[in-house]
Amino acid sequence: MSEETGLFSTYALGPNKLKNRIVMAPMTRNRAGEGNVPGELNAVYYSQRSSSGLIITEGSQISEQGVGYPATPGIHSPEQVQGWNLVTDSVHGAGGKIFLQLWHVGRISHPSLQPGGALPVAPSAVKPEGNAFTYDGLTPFVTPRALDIDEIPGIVEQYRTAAKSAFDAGFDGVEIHGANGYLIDQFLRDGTNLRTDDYGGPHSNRTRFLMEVVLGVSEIWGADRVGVRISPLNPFNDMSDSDPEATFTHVAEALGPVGLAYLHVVEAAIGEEGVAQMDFPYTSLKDAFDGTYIANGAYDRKRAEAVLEESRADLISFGSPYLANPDLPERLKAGAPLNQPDPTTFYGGDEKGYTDYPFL
Ligand code: 8OZ
Repeated sequence: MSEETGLFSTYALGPNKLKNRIVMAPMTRNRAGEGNVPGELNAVYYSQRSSSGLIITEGSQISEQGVGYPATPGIHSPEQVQGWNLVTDSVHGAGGKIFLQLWHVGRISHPSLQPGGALPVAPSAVKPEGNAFTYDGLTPFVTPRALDIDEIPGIVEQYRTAAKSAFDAGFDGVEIHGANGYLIDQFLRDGTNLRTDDYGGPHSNRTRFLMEVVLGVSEIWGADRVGVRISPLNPFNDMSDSDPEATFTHVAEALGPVGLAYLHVVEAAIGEEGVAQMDFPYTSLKDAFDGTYIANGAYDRKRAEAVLEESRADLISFGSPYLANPDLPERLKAGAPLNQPDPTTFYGGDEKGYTDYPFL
């Protein structure tokens, strides 16, 4: 019997047995069909990547209110559930495991994407710098409407309903998107959360919304099939926090006792100059959480092997290398050259730059 180590060793992620430590990171690709419904093309894309230990889908909006971009797949209509069923069937048929990422964009939307042309919602009425991606192209962000405290249980309910739909769609688990400046992250960080009620101010208050979502979704799935993604330092979507170390150490400590499948950390920062590796005590975050830790952010095989070896992570997720290399695990194992991702086909389009990257 051969004993693999490192990236190519198996891993028990709660009840899910992963065949290696290589995770496909969630990536928005804007290739859902009419009505934000995923279909055959998306099923081909994901099933091509089934040799990963775990696939995490692109963000899938939990409600119409959660939509922030054109052609992103939802998980709130029967047609969307059916579409995702095609995806999970083909990934399972190819021997893969797949979690759905539950997404509400909060303020990173635009009235033209909202039901009835409504304002996007957020913890506080703080307008992001920059532009929304709409069906009419880039359009300046608007000032969002601050959620009333008695609307918050309804948003938690959106997550629970979507989590049930993800179950019906045949996923192996779900990831709660708490990263990159979307609704949950807008509550966590104090650049976007100016609330003075139970959901703002001290860390325990800013973490309250995340915890309500996590506990609600865990009731449906069992906590060991639920992961959470965070991005302590990523400024993407005009985000900031006055003390990221204290904020996210609190988040990790609060999540630890829940018994989640994992904590997934975007360790890099995505800025104008590309992706930068950030200096932050990620090891203490991992210790504070005290469960499975997925590291993400510009990893290559060498860095991935090093952090696994030093127990600084349990699993490594790969973004753009996975987009361009459907057989990434085989290539990493063989030390084979990687296809280079083509940024002009990242967001939107057809099979070009999506399902046509060559296998070894
Ligand atoms: C890039 C473009 C659109 C969305 C994220 C969901 O950063 C995203 C996203 C990234 O988490």
